[in-house]
Amino acid sequence: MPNENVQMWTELNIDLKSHDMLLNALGPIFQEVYLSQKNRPAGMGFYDFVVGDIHGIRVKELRDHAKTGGKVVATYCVFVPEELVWAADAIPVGLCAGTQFSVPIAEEVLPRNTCALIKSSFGFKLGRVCPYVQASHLIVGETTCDGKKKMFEMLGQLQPVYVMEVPNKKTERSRQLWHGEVLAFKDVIEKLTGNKITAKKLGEAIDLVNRRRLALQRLYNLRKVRPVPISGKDALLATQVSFYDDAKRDTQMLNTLCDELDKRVAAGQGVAPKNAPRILISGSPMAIPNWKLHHIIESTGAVVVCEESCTGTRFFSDLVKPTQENLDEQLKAIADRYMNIHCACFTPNDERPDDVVRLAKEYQVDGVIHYNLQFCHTYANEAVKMEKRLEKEGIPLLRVESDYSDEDAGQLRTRIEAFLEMIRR
Ligand code: BJ8
Repeated sequence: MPNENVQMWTELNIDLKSHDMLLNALGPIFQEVYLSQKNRPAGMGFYDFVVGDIHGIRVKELRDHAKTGGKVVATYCVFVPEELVWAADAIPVGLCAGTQFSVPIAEEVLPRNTCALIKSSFGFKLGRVCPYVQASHLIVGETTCDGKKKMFEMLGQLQPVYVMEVPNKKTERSRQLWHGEVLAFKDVIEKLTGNKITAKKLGEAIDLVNRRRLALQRLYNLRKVRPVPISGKDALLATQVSFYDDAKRDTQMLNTLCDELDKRVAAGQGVAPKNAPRILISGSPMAIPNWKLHHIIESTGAVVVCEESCTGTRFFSDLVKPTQENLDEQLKAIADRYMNIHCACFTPNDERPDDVVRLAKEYQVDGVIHYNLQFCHTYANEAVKMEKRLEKEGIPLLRVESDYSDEDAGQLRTRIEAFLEMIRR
């Protein structure tokens, strides 16, 4: 490890011993899951570098920003409008929380029957192993699910936390509530940073984030092609990195990758044979380094071509509508855009099965795998509805429930192989 990194982590009050163990565990997993893939686009080199230095350069950028008086705002959910953070010259960071490493740490405090994403998040803070958490001046939570909102209460005893109230319905009254939450969040960010959010600054931030969304849309559109020019694992990694990399650089790197994929498509070059089963994954988000399901699916000869999740289409499908440089209109456009995320925390949430059916057709999939994290009741319940709807549409579905441990990998593989056998053309 470079000495300056160790010094930075020490200043951030990281538990160095535990942190070493975490990084030492990540290397071999990345080697096995990612670097062993054949025929990868050269553009993935950037993402390999980012993971190889996962707690280095980006954390240093955040620290440098803080040293000049800038603020860092951490989030756990795609409902938090990052445009407002950028517009106040602060930096938003989507925290990952996709590793089993921090789960046992959290289980010393949280009930074991809590979803792995919540336990992993809390364990990162409790165990002082995540420099992104340590470098944040404010963590912004949300009331999307019961487990998360109670965890945020505990997190608030360790670090400044602000919680946005996400409504559970999509009625006009709920939309008004959410609009009010967006306005309140603007005040919170202005107070934190001491910077006024002007229409000009917000317009620039809307444009910045929309450009990254467009680049991700471009990447996903390229996955609609047969044979698909990029693996599901690589596309997932590029999406995951978008949560915490600098938005401008990230957009550039995504577009460079897409330029290369355009050439692959023109040459008919794919990462899997034309007849490889094409899979859509729908459900809970997959934070770094939760690559388990993709790895199992793709090492059995199928290819993941789309994710209907918050580390997939829900993250970038809708843009904030560009408006006049008028703060009220911009804030309204932001509130409207975010209310369009079809998370299972809403009731009813019929738009989500509609999305999956539409995506299944657009991406020419042979089957859908519905993934939910164990103990996540909202997605587990929606799986039942999803199954009925897809059956009507004649789209094969496999429901899987998992966590971050490797204990169920063998069983998952067996079930997925049987599913692929059934849907193979
Ligand atoms: S908008 S999906 S990122 S809440 S898996 S912690 S719901 S018990 S992650 Fe999510 Fe925002 Fe919704 Fe997306 Fe709770 Fe379920 Fe765990 Fe979850």
